[in-house]
Amino acid sequence: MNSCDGRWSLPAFRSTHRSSAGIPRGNGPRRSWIPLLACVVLAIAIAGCGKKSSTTPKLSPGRLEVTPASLDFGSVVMGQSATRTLTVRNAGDMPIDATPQFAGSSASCFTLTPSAPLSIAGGASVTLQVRFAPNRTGACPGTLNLDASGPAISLSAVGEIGFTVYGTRWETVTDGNQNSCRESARLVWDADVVGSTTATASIKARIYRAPAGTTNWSLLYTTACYTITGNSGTDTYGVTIGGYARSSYSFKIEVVRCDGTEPVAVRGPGDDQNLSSVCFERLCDTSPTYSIFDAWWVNVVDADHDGRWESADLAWDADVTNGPCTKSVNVSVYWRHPGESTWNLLSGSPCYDITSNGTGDYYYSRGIRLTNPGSACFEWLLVLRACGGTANLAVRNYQTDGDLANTCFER
Ligand SMILES: [Ca+2]
Ligand SMILES: [Ca+2]
Ligand SMILES: [Ca+2]
Ligand SMILES: [Ca+2]
Repeated sequence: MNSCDGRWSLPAFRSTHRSSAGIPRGNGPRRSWIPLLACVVLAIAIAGCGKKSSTTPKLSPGRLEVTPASLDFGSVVMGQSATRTLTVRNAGDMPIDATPQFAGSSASCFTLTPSAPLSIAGGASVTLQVRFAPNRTGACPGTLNLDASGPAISLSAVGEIGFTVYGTRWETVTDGNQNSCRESARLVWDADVVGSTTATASIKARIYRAPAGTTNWSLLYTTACYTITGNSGTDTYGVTIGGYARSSYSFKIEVVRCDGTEPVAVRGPGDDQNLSSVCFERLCDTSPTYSIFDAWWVNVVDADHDGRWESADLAWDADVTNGPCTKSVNVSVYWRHPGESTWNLLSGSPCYDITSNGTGDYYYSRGIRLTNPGSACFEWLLVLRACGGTANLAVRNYQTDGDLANTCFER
């Protein structure tokens, strides 16, 4: 029988039993020792229990262990955050109440979930989330003290400035035919440093265009590097764009650090109505205007230096003046003697392309010379027509260009 396991039983020291065994009643001295004996036995049993109880280990006090011993949050852009996980175990027997606290100059950059205080039973573990949200740039070291006497977790983190782009607007909108579809406009935006009112950064912006409703972005423009400061609005930037075939377009602005390649801020049609479904057109598509910008002589041959040329080439530069269009045209060259009223066709160019107001598309009539002996002077007229067309789209003559006046040849 284990007298310590609670299943007590005592010897049947009952006077009635003895009495029934023939012990005379009324024998006071013989009855009085029986309860005494029971008490002695009980006392011995209790003493034995007490001795056995003293060999059981005492409950150990709560003791916290943490994994891992340190956390590295890396670099986090201001306005964003990073979270790491800790496991805290009570390696003792007794429950422990802990009040974790962050220490160090960057303590305010860190938060704990669940927040202090913690109550952890003996042998139990809890998972803690430590969140780093930088409120300044540069290194943000810290310490998480789990308890006054508990382990300390080393925290390393770096805050980086962030960026945003907003405040878009269109300036200098040109809508020559006033049909609410612009031919050109200046797109302006405001890029800011996030998280610091004094930090500066060297950035550039990339401007993209896509047909409205699509994400078929094509790069239009990359700005030069420029400096922005904090949330200043005095560092806005803009580019003039246009010259697109008539359609609705979406636009996207990417901000890129000058020493980087990946965008650090983006604004597009999804978050800015100014960048969504903007109608552009070019007037040169529907109502082109033309000019012959210049005419001049090249390859002049005047072997005897008497001012009368033996031969020369007549060159000209024709333009489309109201948009970046390419048009197929031809130019006819006419001559007459000064004082005459009728122009004579000398030659007509084949059809060729002219593009906007560039000069690279100049053309010329080669080898103009007299076919008859003697000498003669001439005035000149250039007429520009659409390829296959008959209407005069532009002219240049001796009155508007001295090179086309009184030019003398000899043979
Ligand atoms: Ca227009
Ligand atoms: Ca700004
Ligand atoms: Ca000559
Ligand atoms: Ca031209």
